[in-house]
Amino acid sequence: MNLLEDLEFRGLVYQVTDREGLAGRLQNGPLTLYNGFDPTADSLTIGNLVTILLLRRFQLAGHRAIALAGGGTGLIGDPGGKSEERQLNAAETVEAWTEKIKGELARFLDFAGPNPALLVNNFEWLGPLKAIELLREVGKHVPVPYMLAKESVASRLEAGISFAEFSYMILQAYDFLRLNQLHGCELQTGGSDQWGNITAGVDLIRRASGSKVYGLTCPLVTKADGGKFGKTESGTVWLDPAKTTPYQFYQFWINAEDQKVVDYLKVFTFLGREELLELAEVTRAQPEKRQAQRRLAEEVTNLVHGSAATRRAEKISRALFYGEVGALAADEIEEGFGDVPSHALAGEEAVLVDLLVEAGVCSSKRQAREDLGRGAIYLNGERCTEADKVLRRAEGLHGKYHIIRRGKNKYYLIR
Ligand code: 383
Repeated sequence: MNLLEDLEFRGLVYQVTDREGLAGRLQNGPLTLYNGFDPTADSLTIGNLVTILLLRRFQLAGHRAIALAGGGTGLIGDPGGKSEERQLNAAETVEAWTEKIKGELARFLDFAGPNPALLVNNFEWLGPLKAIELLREVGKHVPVPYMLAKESVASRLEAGISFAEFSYMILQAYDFLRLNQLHGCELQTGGSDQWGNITAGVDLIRRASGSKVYGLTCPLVTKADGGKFGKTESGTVWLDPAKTTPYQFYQFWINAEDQKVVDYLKVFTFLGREELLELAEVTRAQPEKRQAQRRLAEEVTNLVHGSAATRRAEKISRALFYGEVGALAADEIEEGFGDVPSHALAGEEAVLVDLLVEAGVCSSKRQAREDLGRGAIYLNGERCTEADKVLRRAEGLHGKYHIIRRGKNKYYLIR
């Protein structure tokens, strides 16, 4: 199977400007491609990971990958959404975010070896660019009706779009032209939302220099119900471990739906066809084993956070699943219980039945007594049935935590 066929097998190909032309070009030897990422926050997300890994797939197949951080385009803003972002981010903010996402991008590509990747920031050329120069060199080649017809613009004509966001595609098209001239870049990739911007570049390069280049987009990753992918109860799944801990990250993947888990394995891991087919089969025959989910969580956490963080996340997950919380180190407790309801002990001690109500574990003392009586309450991993048990701060795990579990897996952290 060649690269393009593998990408198609993985469901990574949505649109190609010239499928057969690109297939032929890829057969002819290594090409240079790029994918851009705008600094719209101080970290990338798992939504960006699809095309980060796409760059890596090309690199592994011997092609030259360029990851572009949009230090220039980030100052304008891709008219992606339904309405105009009210405010432009401050230049210093965009600059700081650009540096952060460059650091993240760098972790996924190989910058040594025989075909080193390249990491560029389009502020390098967009920053010094003069308005007259842009209008003459680029603007002159782009018909306004063509720009108005692009989905990203057309969908905003009613709600409104500023000239700045309207012009965004010109900047992205210019990037492609620049990278084509500078590095012989022949392919731009992106998610399906980037089709208009990518084809604007392909057309600009043809008009401005007569060269033939290609565009390829990946489908948007979705949930089984078609809903937005990449969110948990506590929000977006970020690549920065300070924003989404490796444990939360691992948990996100472990919770993948059976109908979707193999799709995610194809897109977010480098597992081969055979193993993918095997995992599809066990998911069909024995979904309760959740083998594919565990493999997915392990692989993606490994890719993003490394193997030590993955082992830690697995340890925390096992401890929570089996209720063996006593085995966790203090920092593992902080990480594993970051998302559960927590309650601060008012004094040095408390009576359990009162605490259960105060911490919101049980709705009333009557309920608390009932839950204790039927053995549904666990304290630091041990079943507890004594309503008048006194909890002392100092007797907690690591001298400060009491972990209460109600029923199978509802956890509360008492600090
Ligand atoms: C900027 C300058 C270029 C080429 C691309 C860009 C960024 C592009 C964009 N991309 C999204 C982003 O940065 O806005 N205009 O958040 C996302 N990408 C990738 C992928 C995706 C897209 O970073 O579909 C999801 O992650 O293309 O929404 O010269």
